[in-house]
Formats: sequence, C-alpha cells, structure tokens
Amino acid sequence: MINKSIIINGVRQTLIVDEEVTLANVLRGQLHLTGTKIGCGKAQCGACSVIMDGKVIRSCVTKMKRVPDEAQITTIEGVGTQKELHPLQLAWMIHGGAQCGFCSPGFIVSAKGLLDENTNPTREEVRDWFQRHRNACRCTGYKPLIDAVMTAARLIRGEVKVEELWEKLPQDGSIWGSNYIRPSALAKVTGTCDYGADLGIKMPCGTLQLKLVQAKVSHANILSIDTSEAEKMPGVYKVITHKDVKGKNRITGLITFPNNKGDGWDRPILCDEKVFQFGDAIAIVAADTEEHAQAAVEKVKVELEILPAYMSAPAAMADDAIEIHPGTPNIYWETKVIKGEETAPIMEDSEVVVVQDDFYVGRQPHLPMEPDVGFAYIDDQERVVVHSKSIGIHLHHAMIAPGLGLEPDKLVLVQNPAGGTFGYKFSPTIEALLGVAAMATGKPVFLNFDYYQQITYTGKRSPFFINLKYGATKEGKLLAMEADWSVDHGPYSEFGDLVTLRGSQFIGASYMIPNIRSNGRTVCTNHAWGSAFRAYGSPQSLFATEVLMDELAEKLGMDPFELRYKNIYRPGDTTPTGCQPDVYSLVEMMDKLRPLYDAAKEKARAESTADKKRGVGISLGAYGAGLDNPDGSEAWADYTETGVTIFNAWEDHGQGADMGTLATAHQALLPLGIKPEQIKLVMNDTSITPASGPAGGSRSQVMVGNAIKIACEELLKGIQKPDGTYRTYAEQVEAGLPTHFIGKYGTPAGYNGCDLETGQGAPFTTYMYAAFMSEVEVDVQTGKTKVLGMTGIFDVGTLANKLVVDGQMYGGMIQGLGLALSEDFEDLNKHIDLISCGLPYPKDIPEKLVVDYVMTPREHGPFGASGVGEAPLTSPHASIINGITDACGVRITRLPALPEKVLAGLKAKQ
Ligand code: MCN
Ligand code: FES
Ligand code: FES
Repeated sequence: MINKSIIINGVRQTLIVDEEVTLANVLRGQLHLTGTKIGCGKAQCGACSVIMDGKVIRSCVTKMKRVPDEAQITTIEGVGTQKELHPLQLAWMIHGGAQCGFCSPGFIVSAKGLLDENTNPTREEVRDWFQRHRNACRCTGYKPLIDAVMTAARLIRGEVKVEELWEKLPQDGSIWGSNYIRPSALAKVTGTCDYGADLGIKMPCGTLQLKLVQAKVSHANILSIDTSEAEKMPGVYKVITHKDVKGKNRITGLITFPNNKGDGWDRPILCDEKVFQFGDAIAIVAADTEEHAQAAVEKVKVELEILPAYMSAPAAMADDAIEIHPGTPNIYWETKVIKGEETAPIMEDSEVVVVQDDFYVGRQPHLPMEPDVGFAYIDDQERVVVHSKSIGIHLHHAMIAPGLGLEPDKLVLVQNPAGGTFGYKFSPTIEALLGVAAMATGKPVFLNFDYYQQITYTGKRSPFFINLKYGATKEGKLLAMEADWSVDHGPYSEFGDLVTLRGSQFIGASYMIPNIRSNGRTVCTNHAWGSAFRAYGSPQSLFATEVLMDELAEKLGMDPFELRYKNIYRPGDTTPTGCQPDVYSLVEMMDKLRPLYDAAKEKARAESTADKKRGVGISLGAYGAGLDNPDGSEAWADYTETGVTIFNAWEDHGQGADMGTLATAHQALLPLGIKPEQIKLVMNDTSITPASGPAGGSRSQVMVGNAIKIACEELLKGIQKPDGTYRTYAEQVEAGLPTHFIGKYGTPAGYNGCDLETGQGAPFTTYMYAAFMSEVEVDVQTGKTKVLGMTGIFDVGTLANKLVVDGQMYGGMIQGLGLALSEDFEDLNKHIDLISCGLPYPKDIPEKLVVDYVMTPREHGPFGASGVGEAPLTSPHASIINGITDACGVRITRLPALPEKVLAGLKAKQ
C-alpha cells in the first residue's frame, strides 16, 4: 500500500492505495466517484477519461504508482453539477449527445481538456482530439458530439447565449415532434446516472462478487467438474455448479413456431452435460472480492471430451456433422415463400434477364460501451430480485423462472440504466446466473463482465448465407425472385426461427416482385449464439437484395437509381409476404434523394483520381415496426396530486424510452394542460410496472405508445365532468372515483403474421422506410475505403421527438458503416476487443452525415408515429458496398469489405 495525496476536483484527498490498482478503480471503488465509467478497461473507449495535471488520460490503465503526488485530477463530478452545468454539459443535452449516456462523462471530460487548451477548435480538430484520446461512442455516430463541442465553444466564447439555444415550443405547449430534451439527459451528462456497475459498487457490505468458470472450447462433453480446490481458496463463499440450480437449469427460448424441431429448452444456465460454445458458463465462484473470486476460478477443474466444433452453418449442415443437441437436427426450422406463379419457368425464359449471386453478412458484434452487468438479492418478500440490462424484463422473466425453479411471483426483474445494448439484451445473458447465485448463497451478488467476456460471451448478429436470383424484363421490371438462405444461429434456439423468418419477409423488400419462391433454414452451430441485433435479419436480407439490384442494373445497362425507382412499391403493390405495405412513400423518398444523388455522382466523377477513386452507392430499406403480429402492450396512467404518473415497461437501451413515454403521454394529456414536468415516469420493474413487451423490433413507440395513449385517454374520460372540464385530483378522490387507469393495446384484426407454409400474410401493422446514399473513396494502392458522405432519407411517420430520432439515425447509419467496412466477430483469438472487432472511431466517420424525413402519418401508430430504432441499420452498408463498386468496379459480397478484400478484387480485375 502507498499513501498518496491527490487533489481531486479541487479537494485534497489522502488516499491509502495499492500502487498496482488503477486510478479508475480508486476513483470509483474507494471514492465512489462513479461518474468515471469503465467500458473496455484497456484504453480503447475513453469512458474512463479524467484530466490529470492538465492532460486527458484514460484512468483504466493508469496505475496509482504512476499518479504523481499532489496530482490535480478533474473528473466529471468536477466539470459541472446538475445545478451548475458546464457549457459542454449543456451543449451535450441540447444536441442529444447522451443517448445511453455511458460514454458522455468520458467525452465531456475529454472535450474539456480540449477547450481548456483551445476555445476555438475546428470540427476537424475536435474529431482529431477525440480520435487521439480514443473516445468511442456506439450510439450517436459522433456527429451530435462534435456539434456539442462546437456549441460549447461558442458558449464559452460568448457568441451565443444559453436561452438562444433552447427550442421554443408551440403555443399549445405540445412537445410532440420537438427537440425537447430527454428526462435522463441531465443525470447522464453530469455523471450522476448510476449504471449497473455503479449501483453494484454501492451495494451493501457483504455483497458477494461473482466470477464465471467459462468454457475455453467450442464443443465438448463434460465428464466431471471438481470444485474442491477452488472452495478452499481465500475469500471464497461458494462455488456454484448446475447441481445447485433448483429448477430445470434451462433458459427456455419460448419457441415461436409450432413446426420448430427443437423444444426451446436447449440453453443451460450452468452447463451440465455439454459445452455448446466458447465461453459457456460451467460454474460461478462467489467470493468476498473480485480478485479472490477470479483466483478461485482458475482452480476449478473441468474434465472434457472434446467434440468437433461446427463454426458455421455449412459446417453444421454437412452430412457427417453430429447433432449439437442430441435428438434435435442441426437444421431445426425451415421457412418458405410461395408468392405468385412458379418462378422456374420465368427464370428460364430467354426474354428474361437473370442475375444471381451469393452473399454473406457475418456475426456483427454489438459493441455497447458498457459491458454486461447486474446484481441480485432476495428481498423482504422472499423474492429473487435481479437487476440487469434486460430489454425484455417480462419476457426474460418467463424465460428464466422455470430454469431457476421459481414460481413467477417469486422472481422480479428490474432494468438498470443501460449503456447500450443494440439488441444483445433481447436475450437473457447473466440474469439466470445472478438468480442462481443469489438463491444458492442467500446473499446479494454482483457480476460485471470485462470487455473480453462481453465480446466472447454475449449473443451476436446471426450470419446469413444467401443465394439470391432475380429475373427481370429487359426494361428492368422485376418479374421473379428465388432465394435460399441458411442462418447460423449458434447453439441456442431462442428466436432463431424468428430471425430466419425475417429472410422471408425482407429479402426483396421495397420492391414489387410478383413471383417468389424461397427457402430458408435455421442452423444450430457452435459459434456464438445468435441474439437480436438492431434491424434483426434485415441487414443480412437487404444486403443481398440491394447489392443484387446493382448487379441487375449493371447487366441491364441501367442506372441503379432508375432500376430501383421502376420497381419500388406503388399503390396496390405488395411486399414479399403478399400484403400491402402500410404507406407508399418510397417514391416520394426517392424523389427527395434524386437531386442529391445526381449532384453526388457528378462530384464523384469530377474528384476521382487514378489513385483515389470515388463512387456513389444507394440502397433502400424497409422493415417492420413490431414483433410478428399479433402484438400488443400495456401501460398505466395514475392521476396524482402533482400531475400524472405513467407506469410502463418500455426498456431503455439508450434509445430514449423515457422521452418516448413523456412525449406520448404529454400529447395524449394535452387537453388537461399539464406541463411535461408534471408527468412522472415509473418504468421497468416487473413488480410494479405492467407488461409492455420487450424493447425490440422498433416496436415500443408504436405498441407501448398506443398503450400509453389509451391509458391517458381513459384517464381523461375518467376525470371529466359533465361540463367537459376536469376534476382536480382532490375532487376525484373525494368523489370516490378511480385514479388508476389502464391502457391495453392489441394490433387490430387482420394482422395475423405469416402462414408457415407460404410465408404469406400481414406480419406488421407499421413499417419503416429508408433510402441511403453513400459517397466513398477507394484507395487503389491499399484497398482502403473511406466514406466521404452518408445520407439517409427516412419515413418513420410522425416523430415523437426529433432530437431522439435524428440521434437514432446518425448512430444506426454509422453502425452500418462499421458493418460494411470493419466489424466482425469470427476469429475467437483475434476478435477480442473494440479495435479488433472493427468499431468505428471518430475519424472513420464522414463529416457529411445527413438525415431527412418524409413524414407520412401511420394509421396504427400513436399520433401517426411508426418505429424508428432499426430503420437506420436496415441497409446503409449496402449503399457503401455499392459505392465501392461504383468507384473501382470491385463488388464485395461477403462483409466486411476489409482493404485486403478490395485490393484482391482490384488485382483480380487487372
Ligand atoms: N421515436 C420517435 N418517433 C417515432 C418513433 C420512435 O421519437 N416515430 C423514438 C422513441 O420514443 C424512442 C426511439 O425513437 O425513444 C426508438 O423508438 P422505437 O423505434 O419504438 O424503438 P424501441 O424503443 O423499441 O427501441 C428499440 C430499438 C432497437 S430494436 C434497438 S436494437 C436499438 C434502438 O432502438 N438499440 C439501441 N436504438 C438504440 N439506441 C441506442 N442508443 N442504444 C441502443 O442499444
Ligand atoms: Fe478506459 Fe475504455 S479506455 S474504460
Ligand atoms: Fe455514446 Fe451511448 S451515448 S455510447
């Protein structure tokens, strides 16, 4: 131990510390300055940034022995407070810089370091600074953050006043569609929002720290597990194995479709007979400290019989592959599309122009800045209470209760503020492990993944291997489509059939294709299990759809824009599932894009050089907002002395569930004339909030929004006097009338999902539409692609909150950039951190990032809203890939388009 005297946020502190411990751990663990976050833990994300003696440093890799005596340290808590915000914190809120907000303290501290040196930076200098200090954000696409720094600099220079920056609301006070700032922003930008790890640090003394014994192989039989040595290690309270699990020790995948050959009970909570993938949890060590728990993990002996590992769908489909789950074939679900006439005769017709190709979109890692984290305890009603990042608390409740052996009323799930999930938390991750540990020890327990575990042992996007074929007239009118796809869903079946069905629903979407014959299948493999990832199945489906459209255009000698324009949905046209889309706005969207496309093409031609070739690519995206019908939701509205309280379980990944709830409730309550600050939100706790359904499939604004609207309308009806005015709360109570109002929404009749034999039906009430354009530059010496501009035109109906929606679009489009060029999780030895997994950093992002809207009100959305969250990640990557072809003639059909692949393509062309 050493004794250090440091000045933290202006206050001298005497600290007795281990010199090997990091500054981040001392700030957080000893001083409870939890505004400094730990994301990657290895100097790659900047979440832990602090200023030490005038320099921005990453405290997660700064050991205490390197912190000089008398060092002056500024953390986010010293930058500004909720009452006295720093201009950066204000600007962050005004520009919607804090979505999940996990990166916000680190960015703001880092930006303060910059503005302390230079109050007049250029945008490029801001970008350079964040790049140099490795500040990473997964939600915002960086643009709002650069905007925020520029605004803060203007505020500091006195060129603008705060009041001038606040949006003026309309006369009626409506905040619907405005840039109203989300309720959670203030806590996020001041570092006072407690995420799971922060809450974990503040748990009571005696809370057990958990570490996992995880499989280091991908497929094996377990012969024995010996915990005896580990049990004797210092500080160990208990080593927990499958024998300690009271229930079925399985997480049920709640099989979606009856023709699934599995039963959904395939995922162990703690492995008993087999290891199905790398990282599978075999035992949990519960100890007094993390270090003691980790030391004991190394002492658990697991004897294995190694089995062949099938690391891709084709490998697991091979004739000689053994069944990964004995008794269930590796191909466990199949889907078909039968729309219109037989396609074979059309394709064989000599008048028909045919194109066909193979496509692969891989295991894109989610890369949230906050690694998985949670805690559990037994409450005063003998209930097991699990707090986590779950984005489906009621769904996960049903998935884990039988495995734990708990009656439903003995399990409570609560969502902590989450530092981004992008869908991986649609699957339970550590919830059941926490439940088991709390039950086996009877103590509060805490588990925090490090970033390596986050990457190697949480679900990933499911790779699709697609063969796609179009037949069209010589004039470019699509006549027929044939598709065949295999989905690598990893070893666990949960929602595997559903994501495979997305192929039926969205391969060929946006275009009227009268005749379709397709087959898709879900395949069990030993690579990372497939979890939801934003846009779920559509980036795979639409990549093939959109790149093959360009191949068809090339074969026909047509401009890709014109070919698309000719085939997009027009009134009367139908989707691949044979139903009419909710609105026909693609024509208007493409009309909006056309002049931008023409100008971009001209610019690219003018600026292309022999070494740096420029090109422009486009793509369209259509995706459903909702889970497959029938879908629905529930929310409550309580009349209170101070206003109205809304109860719902609209889980917040960071997208803005708080803002969506507030905007919707406020709009519905406009006749009451209450202010937004009079609406209180109670969210995301299965013991006190209704089942609103998971925050997946971009369904919440539509489904939960409708339920909120109904609850508020019920409230207005319930408190209305005969003369049309409203009773006060006191009058309502005095009259003995109810103050609690329930809103239940269900999708209307006629939307019953897809027929399992033909893939035909109406799976969604509302859809989102997107048109993307990417301007790219390919360096022909290195094969490196630089994206110079990205434009997205969207129709997501009316907007509940413009700031939120803009932020969703920027962030999603940049995830598409990552998917196109760099992101991958394939090699278990190589793809182990943010950098090796290809996370885009500030300098990878084009300065020109443009979003615009066509706002067609939706019949089935509250106040005309459709969903938003996934629209920006439907097909932006395809526009980049099409741009690469336009620039240099190389067509990449297997993502990501790494420089070596493009270079190989260039060489092959020569
Ligand atoms: N919204 C709006 N106007 C509309 C529709 C939506 O202002 N017409 C707002 C909503 O109020 C909400 C947000 O946009 O704040 C997204 O709403 P919606 O499309 O209904 O999606 P969900 O709330 O169900 O959120 C889930 C969606 C999905 S599926 C993933 S994955 C995702 C996403 O949103 N993960 C995210 N966005 C994310 N954003 C962040 N920052 N982090 C994630 O992990
Ligand atoms: Fe320190 Fe990521 S850089 S937590
Ligand atoms: Fe930056 Fe979520 S707001 S990581």
